[in-house]
Amino acid sequence: MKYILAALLMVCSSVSAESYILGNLTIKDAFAYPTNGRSGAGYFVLQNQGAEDTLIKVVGDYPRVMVHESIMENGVMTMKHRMKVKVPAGGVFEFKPGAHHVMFMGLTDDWNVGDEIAVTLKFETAGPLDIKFVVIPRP
Ligand SMILES: [Cu+2]
Repeated sequence: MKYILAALLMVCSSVSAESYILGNLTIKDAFAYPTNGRSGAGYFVLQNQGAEDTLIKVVGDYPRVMVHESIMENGVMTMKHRMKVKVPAGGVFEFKPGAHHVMFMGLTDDWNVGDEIAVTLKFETAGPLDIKFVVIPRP
């Protein structure tokens, strides 16, 4: 019994249970890692059951919030600012470490495990969607 509980706790703390639905869009597993500096990043899985849409903005009560894409350039990992991100029709789009992410800069408070980082995703067609990144331990 103890082991089952421990396993359940591990599952619950590694994945955010909450899903967010807006029209044909579903956001799942919105998470971030703890920070102890001035920047942080948020990730999520975006399912699109409908036509192509575009993520045009991310806003939140933080000094600077934007969408970045990490890409490998000449063997060096760099981050590019993306003004817009196309969400393909009928597919899954993953914001994940080493790829697209919501970037936070100029942070003044550390993010700790269990914290919730609230932002609003603005889609061109679907409109605004409020989500929360749950801060989980680094793997
Ligand atoms: Cu970044």
